[in-house]
Amino acid sequence: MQDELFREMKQAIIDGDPDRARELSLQAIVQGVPPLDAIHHGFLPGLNVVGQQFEAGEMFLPDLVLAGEAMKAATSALEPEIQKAGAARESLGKVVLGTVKGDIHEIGKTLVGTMLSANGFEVFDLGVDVPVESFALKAKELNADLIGVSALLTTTMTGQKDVVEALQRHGLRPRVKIIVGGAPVTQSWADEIGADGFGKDAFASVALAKSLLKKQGKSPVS
Ligand code: B1M
Repeated sequence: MQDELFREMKQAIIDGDPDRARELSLQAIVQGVPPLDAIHHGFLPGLNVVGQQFEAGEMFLPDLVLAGEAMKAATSALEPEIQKAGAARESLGKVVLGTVKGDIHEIGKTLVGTMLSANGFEVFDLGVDVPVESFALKAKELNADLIGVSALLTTTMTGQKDVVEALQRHGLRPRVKIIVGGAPVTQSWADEIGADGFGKDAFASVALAKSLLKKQGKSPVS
């Protein structure tokens, strides 16, 4: 039965149908399907199909846009369930998060933010297409502990290096930690640009954030 639900979720993303995606998310909640299973085993495989077909020239930009809208509808319907886990926890630290300048991909970044916040971090999401300086200025304003920078394009990932340099210019390093992630990003890229770590996915990013702030002696990390 769960397999059938996951199959329909995948199809709703391929069809670019936000209403159906939202409906299936609500169905998952009613059936007690863990929200992260719905995302990872249901909806995300659909987005991967769309990405592959787009690359192969079998789907076009409007399909990508609709698939993105459907994915957003699915995850925002599940978000309250994910957040419940983090309610009433002591803050593990302040995180400023965003997608680099020139890049409007938001789904992965938002998922990372949701997971961090569900695990007890205070997340300030600057959104997408975020100017380099904004990361540093917001971190200063909030006295943030960690900055998370997402990039989905090989052409925009250099923006992550610019953010590391901006933090240095503003005298925020090494106190403020920086993690990077996104489909084209790797550990060796993170090392090359002097980031503190690379988050392969939302789960790994939570573990990474906890371990970086623990080393900092910042928070009562479990
Ligand atoms: Co775009 N797009 N897109 N797109 N898009 C990709 C990324 C692409 C791989 C598709 C393809 O060709 N196969 C390709 C990039 C090629 C490259 O550079 N190597 C691409 C392209 C080319 C483009 C355009 C240039 C297309 C065009 O206009 N001709 C254009 C660029 C626009 C811009 O940003 N300036 C574009 C536009 C779009 C839409 C706006 C239509 C839409 C995004 C909608 C939205 O976000 N609201 C879109 C989509 C949906 C995709 C795909 C299909 C899916 C991306 C996604 O959301 N994945 C994508 C192909 C693919 O990835 N299969 C593609 C799901 C998400 C959960 O995964 O974002 O990887 P991801 O996040 C993961 C991890 O990477 C990690 O954790 C997340 C959760 O596990 N992670 C972090 C992410 N950020 C992190 C930050 C961290 C830590 C971990 O720390 C801070």
